[in-house]
Order: sequence, then structure tokens, then C-alpha cells
Amino acid sequence: MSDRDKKTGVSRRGLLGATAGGAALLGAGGARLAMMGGAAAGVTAATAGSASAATDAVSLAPGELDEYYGFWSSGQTGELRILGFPSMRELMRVPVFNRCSATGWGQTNESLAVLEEGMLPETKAFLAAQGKRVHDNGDLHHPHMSFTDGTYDGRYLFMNDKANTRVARVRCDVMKCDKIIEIPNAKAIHGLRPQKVPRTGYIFANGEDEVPMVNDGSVLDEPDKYVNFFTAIDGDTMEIAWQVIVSGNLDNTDCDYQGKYAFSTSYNSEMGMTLAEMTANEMDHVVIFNLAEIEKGIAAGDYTEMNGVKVIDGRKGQNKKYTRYVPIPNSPHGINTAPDERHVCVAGKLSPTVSVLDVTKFDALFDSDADPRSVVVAEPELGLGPLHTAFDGQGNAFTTLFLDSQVAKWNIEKAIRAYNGEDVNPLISKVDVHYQPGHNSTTMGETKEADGRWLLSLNKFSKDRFLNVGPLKPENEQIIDISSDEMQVVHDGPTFAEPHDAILVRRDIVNPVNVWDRNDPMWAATRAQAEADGVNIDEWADTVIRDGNKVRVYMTSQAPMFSLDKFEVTEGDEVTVIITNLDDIDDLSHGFTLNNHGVAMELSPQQTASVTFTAAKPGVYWYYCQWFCHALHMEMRGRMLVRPRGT
Ligand code: RUQ
Ligand code: CUA
Repeated sequence: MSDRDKKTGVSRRGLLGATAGGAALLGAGGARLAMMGGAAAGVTAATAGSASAATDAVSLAPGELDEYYGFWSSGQTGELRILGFPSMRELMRVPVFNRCSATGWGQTNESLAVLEEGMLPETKAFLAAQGKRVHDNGDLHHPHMSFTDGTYDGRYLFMNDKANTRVARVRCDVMKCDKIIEIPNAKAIHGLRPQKVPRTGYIFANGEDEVPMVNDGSVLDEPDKYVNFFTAIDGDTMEIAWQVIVSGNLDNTDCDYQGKYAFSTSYNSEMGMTLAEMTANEMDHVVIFNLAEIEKGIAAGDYTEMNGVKVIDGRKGQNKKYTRYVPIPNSPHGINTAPDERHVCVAGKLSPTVSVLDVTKFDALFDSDADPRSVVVAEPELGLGPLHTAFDGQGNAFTTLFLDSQVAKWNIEKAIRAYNGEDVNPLISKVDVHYQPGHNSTTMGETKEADGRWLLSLNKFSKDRFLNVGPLKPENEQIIDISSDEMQVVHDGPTFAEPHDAILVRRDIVNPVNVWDRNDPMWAATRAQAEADGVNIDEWADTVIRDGNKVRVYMTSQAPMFSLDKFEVTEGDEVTVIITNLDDIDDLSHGFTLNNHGVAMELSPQQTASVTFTAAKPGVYWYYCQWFCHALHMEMRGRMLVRPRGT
């Protein structure tokens, strides 16, 4: 053991103690969990010993390209991040639910249109009452790529916002967000997955927080009036297809490789409001959604219209053809479909088990009144706090153990045999991770093309792994070599708040452009305005249009200059600056920043962007290009004169 490993051993116990103490407060479930100790292990954990060969494999020489794109959530930062994998070099940040100082996301008219378009009227009114147009925050947990035939197709990425109940889409051709919708009825969208087969198709989105069916402020402590919503969104139009009312808080979701079923873990089947109430039962459940039956029900009019959405009642004991509730121990969290296209692994969280469901048994469950537990074909005991499972495509699964700070490698087929009474141990090995892992991800692991090369463990705590940066610590993401049964941690990667989840996509699948298409829909509204103003934004433009107190300033950028080195407006004017970057060379981005006005935007090759503000302060203000673009970049600037009103 190296010094570091000795140190981690001690730290891990300390942290486990603290967490288990908390778990004991949870009553019976927690006590059972605390009593489990490390006994479930049954095998000794591998440690990160000398791993220089494997470490070499994850570090690339200067100029070498990664084999995988990693698409990372950023949790409460609200953006999407793109990393090269396995080097873990951060390549790009794509603003989605956050505001971005560099690109002007949340400030340019084009981004405001995306942020506002799918907002519910009540939210618009609420924000207006705060003097705002858009939310400033988001909580992005789960980025997933669109599928065709069970594997990634490189079209879109979809992601949730738990904080403000939204779902967003990022176009993979330009890596920009083009759609954000707020989900009505549901509250706190958490689990999210795209349909795998035949294609995406639906985006399945879980509402985590239950709310009174009529949430008008008249109901607080009447649990039977609270419901939860499962939402299916059309990934092509980003419109809501339908919702299903369910019992219990929905956590994570996934779907099958037949295009027939989606399924969600659910904690708080008790529908409790307090910690004690929420954890009273030893069993919660997985809800299985029968897609064809739901579509039939919608077509047959068996729905209630709520806030413009067709809503099916799939609560426990209601319309049994739409949903089934499979009892699962205990507050299950992660749910992951294996690349064998058959098995679904449900992590028990407060139970040391992972429940394996067999999707080929789901038809019978809906056709007859079979015991819902008949779809459970294995339930191996792996260790404390199982949260998420990833796969190698060779029949093995990797489950994060939050409380044990370990990843367990186990074999699905052996787990099934053990469940059937055979004397086999499905557990293959364990490895210490640092510390408290949540999600994990294998290369191509959530597709039928899982290649079993690398495992990424997204750990919630880094503690002593990096230089101390104060009370707020980074998370620690580790790469584990899974090419042999003895797993080896080969890389630590600190990240800022708080990547929940990541997907690792083969690089040949993702093919973004270098230069924008001049006819991109992103600025269609801006183009229409320019046409109305008689300005051609595809060519050199230096036109100022006055329209009452509205002023539209059309410019172009071409290294190292703006087409206008000055323009004049009057105090109180509503000024819109519209700029097209005429440069069409790879990597020749400009920007527009207006001093002391809080105005900035990105202008990548052939992009048009615009920003609107009120000229409220008489004087001369310099604007400048904020992307270093040329030897004369510093000189790429100009002046806005704001004349006092009445002069
Ligand atoms: S959840 S750490 Cu928001 Cu993805 Cu499991
Ligand atoms: Cu253009 Cu700097």
C-alpha cells in the first residue's frame, strides 16, 4: 500500500462513520443499513497501486486527440461541459440553464429567445415581478445523447434542470442549446433518458417533488392530494407528448431496447413529507410505463387535460394497463439498462442490494395479474449505498457504493444463478474510490455498443486528494481501468460544482462544424428584422436604423476590426447591436463587449448575434472584441456616443 492508500483508508472510515450516523436517524431502514458494516464485501478491495502503464494510457502527448467525447453535467452550475476522454481535458462549456459572461448566454437576444420560448406563462409573470426575464440558475444532472437503433447518433444532447423544472436540448453540430422547455404540472425534473429504440423519439423525464394536484396554495398537509408526474417529450419538436400521474417521488429513469417500456425508480412510496415518513417502508418501487398502452389511452381519450398536457392516471391501483409497480428495497436510486438489451439494474441506495429486472418478463406482467416481483431475476448484495451501475458489454456490471466509497464489479449472469439458489458469488472485485461515488459511466456503456474499456467514477467528495482551496472543495472524478478483473484507479480529476453524471461517446459519432451556416435558425428572427430594415447581414454592414426611441446598430466583424468604429445614440434609447462575424476561418471568433454596460457576446465564424440595452448614461463608451483574434486584437474596438436627452 502506498502512503496515499493508507491515508484514504483512514479517511474513508471516518466519513463512513459520519454518514452511517446520519443514516441511523432514518429508522429501521437506516439501522439495517448501518448494521451491514462492510460484511457484504466478501472480497478485498483493490487499491491504486503502481499503475504507471495504465496511467500512461490516459495521458496524451501534446497534440494528440482523445478517443472519446465526455459530456458532463455541471449540477448547480447549470451548464453542460465537454471533456476529452480519457485525458479529462476540459474542452468546452456549453451554457444552458446558467448565464455566461463569455458568450453572453442569457443576454443576447438569440439566447433569450431560447430561454423564454418554452417558459410557462405563470413563470414569465413570476419573473417579471422580480424584475427579471429569465432564471439565473439551474441544476443540470443528467446529459444524454439521442439514440438510433440502440446507440448514440450524434444529433442532440438532452438534459434536465431539477431547480426550475426544465428540459433542454443541445445541438451537437454547433454545441449550442437550441431548446429549453419548462414542464407543466411536474415539479423538479430529475431523472432523464432518451428513448433508445427505434430512435429518440421520446425523452423521458421524472418529476421528483410531489405537489398538490391543484397547487393553488390551499393544500399543505393533505398527502392524499399530492401527486407526481412522469413526462414524455418529443425529442424532435421538444413538445410534451403526454404525462402520467404516479404514486411516489420519481428519481431516475431509463428505458428498454425494444421501444416498449420506460421505467423509473421511486423513493418515498409512503408519500411522506418528512424524513421519518419518507423512509418508513423497507420497500419502495420501480414504476414500469407501458408506452404502447399509454399511446392507446391517449388516442382513446382516456386522459385529463392539465395545463395543456394530456395526462394519464397511472397511480398505484388505478389504470393497470398503463403502469406496474414493482416493489424494490429500499429508496432505490439509479436505474440502468444493460447492453445485453435485457437486464435492468436498480440500485437499492438504503439497501445494500441491486435488483435486476428482466424486461422480457414485462409483457406477462401487463397481460396477467402476475406478482410484480416476478420480473426480479437477481438481487445481489454488493455493499453499502449502491447508487448507479455501469456496464462493460461483457456481462459485467459496476456499481458505485456511496457509503463504502467503492465500486463493485459483479457478473449479472452469476447474480441470476445465485438468486436461483446456486452457490456462486457474483461479486468479482472492488476498488476504493475517493470518496463517496454517485454516478459512474463506462465508455459507450449506456448503449448496446458498450466497449468495456474505461470506467469513470464521479465522486462527491475529494477531501485530501488535491491542494486545499478553502472550505468548498472540488469533486473528484476518477478513471478506472477495467480491462482486467482487478480494477485500477489510474486518474484523479477535480471538477467544480457538481457534475452528477457524464456519458462517454466514441469520437467518430460526434462531428461538429467549424464554421456556422449563415442560414442557421438560431438568428432567424434577427435576420427577419434586418430584412425589414433593408440590411443585408450576410455582407459588410454599417447601418444605424432609428425607429422612434429604438435604435438598431448593424455591424460586421472581420479581424481586426468592426465595420463601425463609432456610432451615436441618445440617452434613453433602446439600443440593439447586431453583429455578423464575416470571418469564415476555423477558430476565428470575435466578441463584442461594451464597457461599463454589462454587455458581452460571442461572435464565432459566420455567426450573427445581437444584444439589446438601454443607453442610460450620457458619454463616450468604448466597445471592444473580447476574443483574442489577431495581432491587432487590442485595436479591435470602437466608440458609442450617448448624447444627453434633448441635445
Ligand atoms: S442522481 S448521484 Cu441526480 Cu443522477 Cu444519482
Ligand atoms: Cu476580434 Cu479580438
